Amino acid sequence: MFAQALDRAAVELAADVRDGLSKFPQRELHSKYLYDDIGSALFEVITLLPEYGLTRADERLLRKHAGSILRRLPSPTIVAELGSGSGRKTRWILEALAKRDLTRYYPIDVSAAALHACRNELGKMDSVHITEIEASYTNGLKRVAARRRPGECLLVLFLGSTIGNFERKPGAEFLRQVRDLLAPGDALLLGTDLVKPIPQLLAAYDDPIGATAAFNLNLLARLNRELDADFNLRNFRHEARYNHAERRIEMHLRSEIPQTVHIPGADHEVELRQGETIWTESSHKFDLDEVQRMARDSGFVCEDQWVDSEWPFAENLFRA
Ligand code: AVI
Repeated sequence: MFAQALDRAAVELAADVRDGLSKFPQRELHSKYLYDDIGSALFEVITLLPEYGLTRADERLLRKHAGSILRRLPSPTIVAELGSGSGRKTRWILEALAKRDLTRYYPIDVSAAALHACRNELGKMDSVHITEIEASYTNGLKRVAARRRPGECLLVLFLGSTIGNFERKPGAEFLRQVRDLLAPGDALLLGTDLVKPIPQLLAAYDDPIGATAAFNLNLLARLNRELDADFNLRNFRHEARYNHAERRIEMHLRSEIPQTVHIPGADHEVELRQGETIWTESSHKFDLDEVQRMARDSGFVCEDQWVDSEWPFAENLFRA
């Protein structure tokens, strides 16, 4: 069963790489492939960088406002989290909840390693029963919805502005799917990184010690490891750009020379011109009104928004 799932993942990676690198004029690799074990460890480093204030802002807001967020929700409330991350930020919500009730917490992630890290971080909390769900966000949420007991309120956490890594339209569709899995009165706590001065954004995604560059380049290294590709990483350069029209940071990998790369595991070969880029991630930035519109368009009501005073970032409470 486990081997079959691994095979399926490898086949999907190969197909996505073939499709993405065949796109013209802009080649692409999907950002979900940034997060193998090395990429996930590099992302944890990014969250500590002085230039990348996003994760600290998210955590500050949760630490400061967990009590008032939960006062808006009835007892008993159970919690599901989309993308368990390290579990560090979630502690504030669970601690506030555990003060009043025994509760159940369902971290949902496709990565077994992420779920394991989450149990290590949160597994010893009194009054919190953890059940890891290894699944995609929507399949996982379906499983949580099936386990809820009558009268329970479900709080879904989608923190860290991961919604910003979706294109805007698929992001809206995703929120609608989440809404459809909830019952009236349930809630979604959505973290969103806000628009801010462009130099501040560029520094956050192109830091001086090169952690984000390593995170981005590791995607090619992953294809070398898993698909036997022959990307020479020294012939590529990390690039972060701000796209004004779309209000997003884009990460690209720029080919420094004309080169042909072979990817036997995907049965593919790609010719890159000098200066051509492979687009690897978008990180959309929001404003508060837009987030309220996103709530309405997906069938929620945006009940409250909390904004960090140091790094423009908002925690938004949507009610189904
Ligand atoms: C996970 N996600 C919200 C991060 C972001 O800011 O878009 C991923 C990241 N990419 C580069 N630095 C951080």
